[in-house]
Amino acid sequence: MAATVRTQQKDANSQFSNTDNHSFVGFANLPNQVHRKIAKKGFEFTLMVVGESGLGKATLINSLFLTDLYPERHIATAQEKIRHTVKIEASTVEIEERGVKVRLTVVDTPGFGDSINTSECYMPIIQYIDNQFERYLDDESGLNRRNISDNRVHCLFYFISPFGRGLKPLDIETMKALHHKVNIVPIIAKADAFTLDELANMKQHILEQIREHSIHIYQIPESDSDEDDEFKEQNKQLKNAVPFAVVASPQTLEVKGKKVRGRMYPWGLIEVENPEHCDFIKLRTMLITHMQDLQEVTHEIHYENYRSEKLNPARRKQIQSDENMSEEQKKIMKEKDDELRRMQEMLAKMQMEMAEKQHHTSA
Ligand SMILES: Nc1nc2c(ncn2[C@@H]2O[C@H](COP(=O)(O)OP(=O)(O)OP(=O)(O)O)[C@@H](O)[C@H]2O)c(=O)[nH]1
Ligand SMILES: [Mg+2]
Repeated sequence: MAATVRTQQKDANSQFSNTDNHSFVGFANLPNQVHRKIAKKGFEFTLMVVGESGLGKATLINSLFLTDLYPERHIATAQEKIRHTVKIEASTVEIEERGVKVRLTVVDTPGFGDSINTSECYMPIIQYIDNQFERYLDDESGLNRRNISDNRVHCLFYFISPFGRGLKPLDIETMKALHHKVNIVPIIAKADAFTLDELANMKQHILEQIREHSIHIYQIPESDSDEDDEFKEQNKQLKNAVPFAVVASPQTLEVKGKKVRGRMYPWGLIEVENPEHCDFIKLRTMLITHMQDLQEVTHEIHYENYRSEKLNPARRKQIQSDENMSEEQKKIMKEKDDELRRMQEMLAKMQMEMAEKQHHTSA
């Protein structure tokens, strides 16, 4: 599996200190080898949000990157109105921090309605993810392979309602339809609906459901043994926080002369960026620290699945039946698969070389 991203400067993210995080997102903390690679064209990353309607997907997106992705939609704080997302919308922002450029695309999707409990709700999402794979595959086999822009969905935040008892049948069905295509990060929305005890129970219950239904969620990579203790501790805390419980808010409030994003209640203020109030900062830290791993898993596993299925449709059935095979059968299948893939790669390479030769001779 892909290597862990190492952060060289960890000061801003360490222990999720919420004081430093107001001023920048933390892309400047991406490791040196990433720095070099992205110096040329910048880092390309796509995040998608999916879940029931009204869970705060748009609101969370807007708080995550300190950039108003929907400036024209900005709604006055006092009469906050609810606007349902009605179609899949991709917004791209270029964020630059200390010389590190990230081209971030966030794909917002219409929430699943309460009444329509059918697979039709997630078909457009599958279509969108597949279309990006298809585009990449096309570009990869084209002549301009070196300048492909990568619009594949690298991470999907799946919003779980705080009002149900854990995952609903539609959540399970949707996650299972998506988990071979994209890195799913489960999120408990509107965590201000819980007491701490209730939240701990809800998290536990969701993890059990995920295990019971063999849903593959994104696995935060283990820290390398040569990481320092602080990084290891941070990574452990990120792993323990899954599924991340978040509170989002379109409002910033003034507290002791400081502006904080939060929600005001008769009993007090819940601060979005306070790690003691919710997992928002942990979620953002996870995304940034493991951005490169998310990309690698997308490329090496999800895209590769798509690609080989495309080249050999029989593999689709195989992926689906994998879960019922014995270890020995899996091993044999994998060996056969690897060999097939090697042959396909050789074939593809030869075809590309031939195409290039033809291109040169005709030019
Ligand atoms: N209590 C609470 N309300 C929230 C939270 N996040 C968002 N909201 C509110 O929930 C409402 C819906 O938020 P949106 O961000 O539009 O939700 P959405 O998931 O994009 O909804 P659809 O577009 O219909 O799918 C708004 O009034 C938000 O202010 C939260 O963490 N807690
Ligand atoms: Mg929305």
